[in-house]
Amino acid sequence: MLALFSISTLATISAVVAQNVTQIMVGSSGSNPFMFTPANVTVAEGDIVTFTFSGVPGNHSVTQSSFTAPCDPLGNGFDSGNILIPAGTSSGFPTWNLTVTNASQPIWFFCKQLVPQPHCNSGMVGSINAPATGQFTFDAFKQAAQAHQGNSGQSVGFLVGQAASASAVPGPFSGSITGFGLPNPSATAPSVVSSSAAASPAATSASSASKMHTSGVFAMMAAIIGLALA
Ligand SMILES: *[C@@H]1O[C@H](CO)[C@@H](O)[C@H](O)[C@H]1NC(C)=O
Ligand SMILES: *[C@@H]1O[C@H](CO)[C@@H](O)[C@H](O)[C@H]1NC(C)=O
Ligand SMILES: *[C@@H]1O[C@H](CO)[C@@H](O)[C@H](O)[C@H]1NC(C)=O
Ligand SMILES: *[C@@H]1O[C@H](CO)[C@@H](O)[C@H](O)[C@H]1NC(C)=O
Ligand SMILES: *[C@@H]1O[C@H](CO)[C@@H](O)[C@H](O)[C@H]1NC(C)=O
Ligand SMILES: [Cu+2]
Repeated sequence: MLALFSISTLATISAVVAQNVTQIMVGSSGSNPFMFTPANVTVAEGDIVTFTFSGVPGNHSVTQSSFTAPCDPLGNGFDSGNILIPAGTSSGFPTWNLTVTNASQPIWFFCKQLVPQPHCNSGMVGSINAPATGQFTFDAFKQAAQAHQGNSGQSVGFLVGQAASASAVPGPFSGSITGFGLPNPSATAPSVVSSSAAASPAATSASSASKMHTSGVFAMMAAIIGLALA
C-alpha cells in the first residue's frame, strides 16, 4: 500500500516536472489576421499548449475539429469560445491552456469565427502532433480547410476534448476584451464520437519517443522509491 501510494505520488510529481509549455499565438497583427502561429506543433503527452489571443484587432476561437471536417466543430471536442480583442489593445491578452492527454492522437483545430468572413477557409487552422508524412499531414489538413465551402458550424464545445483538455475557460478579460460562447465549465462532452471524427493515424515517432522518455523517468523514480522502501 505504502509503495503504491509513493509511486503514484511520484508519478504525479514527475508529470508536473515534465510539463513543457508550447506557445501558439491566435490571430495576427501582421498582414494576415487569420492565423495560428505556429500552426503545427509537436508536443509530448502531459505538455501544455498555451494559446494567447494576441491578434489586434481580433475575434477568434480555438475549436477542435477533425481531419475529415476541418471547419466544423467536433461534436465532443474542445472549444475556447470566441474572444474579441478590440483595436488598440496592447496588453492583458487572454490565454487558454490546453493539456495534451494523448500524444498518439493527432489533434486538429480551427477558428470558427465568421466575422467579417469565415476564418477557417482563410487558412486559420492548426494541428498538434500531426504526422510529418503520409496522408494526414498539417499541409493536407490546411488545404482541405481552404477548400471548405460555406460557413463553419457554430456549436459550442467543451473544456475537455479529444486528446486534450483545459481546466478553465480563457482569461482574463480586462478592459473591453470579451468572450462569446465560452464553454460551460461543468458540461461534459458526449462520449459518442460522430462519424466526422473518423480516427486518424497515430502520430509521429517523435511523440512516442517523448512518451518513452517520460515513462523512463517514471520507471527510474519508481526504482529509487523501491530501493528506499526495501
Ligand atoms: C522540455 O523540452 C526541452 C526542449 O525540447 C527538453 O530538452 C526537455 O527534456 C523537456 N523536459 C522534459 C521534462 O521533458
Ligand atoms: C465577435 O464574435 C462574436 C461571436 O461570433 C460576434 O457575436 C460579435 O459580433 C463579434 N464582434 C466583432 C466586433 O467582430
Ligand atoms: C490514444 O490515441 C490512440 C490513437 O488514436 C488510441 O489508439 C489510444 O487508444 C488512445 N489512448 C487512450 C488512453 O485513449
Ligand atoms: C508539422 O510538424 C512536424 C513536427 O515538427 C513536422 O515534422 C512536419 O514537417 C510539420 N508539417 C508541416 C506540414 O509543416
Ligand atoms: C495559463 O498558464 C499560464 C502559465 O502557467 C498562466 O499564467 C495563465 O494564467 C493560464 N491561463 C488561464 C486562463 O488559466
Ligand atoms: Cu479567427
